[in-house]
Amino acid sequence: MNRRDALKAGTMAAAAALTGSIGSGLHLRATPPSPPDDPSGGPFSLPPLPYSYSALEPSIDAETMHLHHDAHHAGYVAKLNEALATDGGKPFRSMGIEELLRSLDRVPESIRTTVRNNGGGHANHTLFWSSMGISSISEPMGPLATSIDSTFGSLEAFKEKFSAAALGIFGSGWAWLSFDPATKRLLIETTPNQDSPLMSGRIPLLGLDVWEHAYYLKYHNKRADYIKSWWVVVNWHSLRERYREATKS
Ligand code: MN3
Repeated sequence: MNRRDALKAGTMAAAAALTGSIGSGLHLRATPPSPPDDPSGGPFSLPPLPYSYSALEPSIDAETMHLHHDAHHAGYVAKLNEALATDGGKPFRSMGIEELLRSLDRVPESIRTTVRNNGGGHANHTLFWSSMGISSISEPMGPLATSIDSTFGSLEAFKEKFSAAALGIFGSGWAWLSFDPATKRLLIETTPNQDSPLMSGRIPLLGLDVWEHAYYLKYHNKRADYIKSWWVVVNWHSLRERYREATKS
């Protein structure tokens, strides 16, 4: 699939999510992207996948993508909106998700954990979807490649270190390639639950979800196999764009 086809497939997936069917009449258990029982009406909404549910096969199966996007990610968005519909949450409704996560210490204690978990879940998954898919380049290029080499030694060394970090997370969490604006350096880090590097002042560039819901249907308890297979669908083009954006200032 070339890039144009991939984009077309993404548009079809978005349309299919609305009509409950995929492609030419093949009906899957499609759940509408905005849960109908979400009473809050925003401010956040579930972004459609930028490709079809089966676009990441065989690395990530379509059934996992349906559950992960339509149920898990949708749930984070709904619960975040609910929290922001309370009196304590209202002042934060106009913030973008990144600003909200950087401002958690100002969020009232009564909803702070809910906003942390579900706001983090929304931001993390939005980045996760866009970190994968068909890429116009098959490895890092330009300043990103230079920075990976100078920080980690080589692309292979980076992938090994990142994979080891992801494998070593106890329980549910994320592995990240982040950019630290304070030091202007790349770093590999992990976060528990749905915490985001944004909460520590860093900019997440690439994230790997190692919650069991991300891989258990296909890989069962073999997280290492999931991680190895995930590298195949990493979208280096979108990573390059995020690195460019992060290093602008
Ligand atoms: Mn997840």
